[in-house]
Amino acid sequence: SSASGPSSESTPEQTRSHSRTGMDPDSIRRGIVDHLRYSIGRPAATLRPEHYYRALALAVRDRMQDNRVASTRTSLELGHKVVCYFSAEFLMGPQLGVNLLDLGIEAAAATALAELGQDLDEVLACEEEPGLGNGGLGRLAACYLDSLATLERPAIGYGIRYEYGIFDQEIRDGWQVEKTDNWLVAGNPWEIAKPDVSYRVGWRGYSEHYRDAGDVDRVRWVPGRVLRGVAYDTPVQGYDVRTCNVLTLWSAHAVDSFALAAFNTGDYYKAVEDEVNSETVTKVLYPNDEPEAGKRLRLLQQYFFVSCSLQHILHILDDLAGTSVRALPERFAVQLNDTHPSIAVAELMRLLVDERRLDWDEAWAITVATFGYTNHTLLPEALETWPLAMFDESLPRHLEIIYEINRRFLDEVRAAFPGDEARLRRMSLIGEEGGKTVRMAHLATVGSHAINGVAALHTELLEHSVLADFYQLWPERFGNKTNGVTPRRFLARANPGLRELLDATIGPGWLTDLDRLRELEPFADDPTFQRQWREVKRGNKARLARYVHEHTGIELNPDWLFDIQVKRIHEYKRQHLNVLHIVTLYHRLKQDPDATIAPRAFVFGGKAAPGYFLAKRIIKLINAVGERVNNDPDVNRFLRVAFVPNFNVQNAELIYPAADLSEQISTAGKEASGTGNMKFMMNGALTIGTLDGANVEIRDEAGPENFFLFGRTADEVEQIKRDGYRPADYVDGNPELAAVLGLIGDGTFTHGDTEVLRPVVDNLYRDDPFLVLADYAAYLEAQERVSAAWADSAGWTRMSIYNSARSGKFSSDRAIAEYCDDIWDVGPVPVPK
Ligand code: T68
Repeated sequence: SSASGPSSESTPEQTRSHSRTGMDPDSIRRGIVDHLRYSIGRPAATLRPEHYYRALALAVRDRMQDNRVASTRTSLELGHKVVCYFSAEFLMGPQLGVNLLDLGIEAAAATALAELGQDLDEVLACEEEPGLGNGGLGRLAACYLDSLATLERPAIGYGIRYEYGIFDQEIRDGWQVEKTDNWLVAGNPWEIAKPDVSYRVGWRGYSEHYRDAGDVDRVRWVPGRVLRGVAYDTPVQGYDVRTCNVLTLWSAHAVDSFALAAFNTGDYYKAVEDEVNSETVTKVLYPNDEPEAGKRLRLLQQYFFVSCSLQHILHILDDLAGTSVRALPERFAVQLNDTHPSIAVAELMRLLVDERRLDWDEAWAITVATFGYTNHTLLPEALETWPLAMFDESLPRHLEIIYEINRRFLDEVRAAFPGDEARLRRMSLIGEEGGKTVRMAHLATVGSHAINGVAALHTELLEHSVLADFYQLWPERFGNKTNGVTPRRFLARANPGLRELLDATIGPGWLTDLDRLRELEPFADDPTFQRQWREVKRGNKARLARYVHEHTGIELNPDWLFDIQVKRIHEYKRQHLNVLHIVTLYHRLKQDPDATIAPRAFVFGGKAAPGYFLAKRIIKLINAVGERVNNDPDVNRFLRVAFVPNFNVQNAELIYPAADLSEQISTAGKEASGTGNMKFMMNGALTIGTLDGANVEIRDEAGPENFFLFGRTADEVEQIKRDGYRPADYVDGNPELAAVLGLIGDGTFTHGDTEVLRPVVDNLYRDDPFLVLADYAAYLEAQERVSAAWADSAGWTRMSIYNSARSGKFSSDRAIAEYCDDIWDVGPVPVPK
């Protein structure tokens, strides 16, 4: 195997754009025509938009490859440090549109296609998005790759090339139905297979002690099984710069059959079977929110991509003349996106100590200096642990290494806190409660020089709850990095109307310097600008209404208030609190035939993990209430409810820009940050939200007068739980709430069926672990404030403008600049044009 280091032999002249990769409409048209003929090979008469999509994508990829070659050379030759972002998920979304934007060739491509009788929008719609992530965490990784390239920082994303991404969601009779996402069937024009970039990955087996030639005690791992990882590279273009980074995803295969023949009798069918078994390792993405324990294949996925990636990095280092492995932390910064890649800490130690024969202390110093760890959750059930027995069977040598890390680490704790046995038990890498486990968050923390949360409140809670003991030991290692999202995709691409208005109002430049949106503030009360602002929003709402109608048959009026909640379905995110509000309005309208309210369209979207019983009932609840509301003439003049099936990056780009109101209503202390909240804000939605995650900072930036706050604080939530929360008390004290729960339970929304929604009602009445009922009254009151504000159109528009104008902080460019300055020590490396 070989690294993809500075292998290109081409001269600088050759890497500049040739005429065959020119950026003008003529060159692009020639590129498309060439790819139609040489890469796609269909007779002209049978060409359809999807063939033009593929041809244009390949032509665009060619242009990015020129930049990629130049970027690799610049960063490696000049000896710059490279960011390596390790993530089990990258939710990249459709690539063609953003790549055209980044290269500055949207208009040229549209012209080229028009000359070929094709429409760019129709061609763009042909792209099947790679759904290689569950939600926020995977999408964050994708936004960060975009900002790294745009800020001209050399970077490699490392992950898994799942053959099946997150399932496609259909809604049948109100229920979620999962369909497999076979996203590679139509081919993936963005990736380049690198069969020569391939590494062996072992698992199972045993470790063996031996004496080396110098009579030193050594350990080697003798794996019982071996797989092969193959790299697939996708270029990641920066906006308006030459920098083009790469996302390297690993695909699992059997070791070459000739190699296999050397070890056994050369059984051909055994070799084929081996190939099939090996390939299952990267077959499918695991939906989150399901118990991690017992999923051996998931552990293998994690180890597989981490091992390939670290071997690749060491290989690049070896290829750099005169660079020793000791220089690793000077040349590479590795960020662990949650604990999913945290086995990297033990794997790097194994590579350095067992294979490179460094002594332990030196290897450990290198390891800690190399890694940073980002935590994304405080929920105890979501913290990764592996049963010890399973871990031992799968990765026996790594477990030995973890024991040794733990032994030395606990000595350090003992020295710092003498006689504190309880603390040692709490901090150990091995959990003892309810069967022994390996605690991956502790491994990641101990193995990293920097540990961060993803919003100010989240970091604060991390430091004082989940990782409090570690914070007390190493306060200097902790810091906050509030999340951000890329304005290229979520503003410029998603909201072309607003992009145009911004260009016309404050001039160019804001897209790479989002704080410049503040220059909108002087226009916030300008009637002409307000009218333009409302026209853009109305256009976006009409666009979403068309999409919703096409996919659900439900009609939404773009003049109504669009009240939107899109995100994974989870109890802590409290979609059911939103439904309680809708049912309350329904109930009031039914009770009083003369009642009127400001008309609202409620839009939901999101997937539930296939094994998450209550989340699936919540989807049913939303659709059941929707069906009733949408078809009842007493209420459908004021209320509509739509559930957008299969929420993904593609339809997200239609949804965020169409929102008037953004629902961010999680139980305080539970949502680490949220990133959808930021996408809504940039696009001028007002937020109704709790003091949770990044909502706190959104409110600080927007100004409290431009945010609808409600609900218990994180401290109050804890206090209520300590005091013994009794949700039934809230029902007994609130007749309207009792009536609302009664309607849900009595079959009003389910054609008389009193069983379907019973589990949701019972759960709220008996347990309500996320304090839905405790926050119900405050939520209704906040929604009253929303309705009052909406009645004043100029006032609402002003607040909307302020929200966009003050969203600059939530650009992923800001977040990435902080990571580069505070954790990675990586500066800009401009690639000459
Ligand atoms: C999210 N986490 C946080 N996890 O919930 C959200 N989990 O508050 C935050 O804004 C976002 O990360 C980015 O920081 C996730 O999305 C997962 O998707 C996940 C996947 C597998 C296992 C566990």
